[in-house]
Amino acid sequence: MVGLSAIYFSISMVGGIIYSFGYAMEISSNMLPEIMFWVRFQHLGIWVVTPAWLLFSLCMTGKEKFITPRRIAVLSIISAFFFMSALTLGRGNLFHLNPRINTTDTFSTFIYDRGLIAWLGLVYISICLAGSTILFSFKMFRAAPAFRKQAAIFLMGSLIPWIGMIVYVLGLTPYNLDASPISMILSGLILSFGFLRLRLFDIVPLARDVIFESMNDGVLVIDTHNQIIDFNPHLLEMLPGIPSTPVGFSALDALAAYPALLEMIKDSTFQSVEFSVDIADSVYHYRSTPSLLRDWRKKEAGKIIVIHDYTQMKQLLEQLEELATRDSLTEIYNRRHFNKLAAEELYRLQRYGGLMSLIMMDIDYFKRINDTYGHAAGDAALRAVVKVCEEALRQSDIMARYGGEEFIFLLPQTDSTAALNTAHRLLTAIQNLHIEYEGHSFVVEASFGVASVVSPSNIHLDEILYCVDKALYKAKKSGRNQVCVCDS
Ligand code: GH3
Ligand code: MG
Ligand code: MG
Repeated sequence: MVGLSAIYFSISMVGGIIYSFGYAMEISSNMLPEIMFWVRFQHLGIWVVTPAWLLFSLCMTGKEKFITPRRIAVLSIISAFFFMSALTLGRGNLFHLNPRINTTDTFSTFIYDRGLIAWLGLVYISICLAGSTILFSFKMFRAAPAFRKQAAIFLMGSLIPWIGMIVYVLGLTPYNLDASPISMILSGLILSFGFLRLRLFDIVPLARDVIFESMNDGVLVIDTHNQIIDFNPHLLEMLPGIPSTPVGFSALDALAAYPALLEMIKDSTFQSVEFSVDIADSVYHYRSTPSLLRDWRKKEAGKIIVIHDYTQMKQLLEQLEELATRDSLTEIYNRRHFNKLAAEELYRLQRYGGLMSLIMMDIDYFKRINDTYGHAAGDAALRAVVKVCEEALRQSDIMARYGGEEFIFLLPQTDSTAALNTAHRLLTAIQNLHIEYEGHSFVVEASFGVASVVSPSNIHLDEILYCVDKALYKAKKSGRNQVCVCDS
């Protein structure tokens, strides 16, 4: 609590002290003039504490916008009016009619008849205290659990003096003693307890409340016995199946459906964990980070568990990774990714046995196509070639753009005969391809090299690539538009 609310609170407390002190002096006096002095003195406190507590309540419940200079002025004028009326005690008696001492009882108490102004004053006090009570009640039910205790303390701070006053007005107190000052002391004690134990003024409850409630991350607060002491609403959306009001539950029961979180809670190393959750046919990826919660004596009080949804980030990363594997013109794999896949396939073959073949293809006299029809026609030709090749391949075969107009194929579990057949199928498919581009129609041809590996083999990928490249070179040398096999 900072600024205005602290000022209003201090004013309220000073008012309460003046009132209580005045009353203590009143009941310890026997002479009417002396008693009347202290009654007037008390009224200074009463008419200060009444508006100040309402203003404080508005501040603490986030309704500061209702506090305007005009409204403060109106409250001050009303209070001043009642105070002035009370000051007429003993002279005009506008507020206290027929002031006298009641000597029939054990206590000699001051009694009087309530005039219209006194009744109006009671109405004014009741309106102010009712306002505070309503504000803090709403706050208590709406606030995050961590702040409910605070609101409850302030609610009692408003309610108790009000009840004390009503009991007195109804004549229900023994010896007709005014219960308001004593109830004000009681509420002062409760508030002091609140400051010491709940550290009411330590945090700005509102700001904390708003941040906590509107955070995009889910937050769970547990004590040292793993009991849930607080949570924010987003947590319930993120973790379906946990109790809708989990406060008071054991975290180990409430989070039973999330083993990763259970492990994290039991673990004392405060390591983050990652886990996925299925919600309505979508998979969400979460990263959860625990941190130590200490109380105001710096003693371990529990853990704060923040659960961050990084699904979008993960999807973007996956998209980025996918993009990094592809060639932008033809959208098939690029050379880097092909090398990775081929190395993996070769590793599998060498470890578990099997066979694989590579085919390298280079379009013949491609430069002429660019020169004759333009670079864009060349691009269209590359895309058309890729399309017919993909159609001629099996599902398990992998095609990549290896260089400008050079392509490479990985055929897992394929021997040299089958690979040779595939290369011929590709050759024919390209021969049969008629490329149409902006009114031009042209054909392309390509040369192929084929290399195969059968386990057991400890050949390196570079050696196979060298081999397949050599076969392609042979095909080019031998007149192009044909397939050659690596014979080494
Ligand atoms: P060879 O039969 O000996 O392979 O002759 P070639 O003309 O196909 O071979 P060369 O290596 O001399 O020329 C390859 C050409 O491919 C040159 C280059 O401009 C063209 N090229 C490479 N990448 C692209 C591309 O992305 N788009 C287009 N349009 N042309 C490309
Ligand atoms: Mg070429
Ligand atoms: Mg080339």
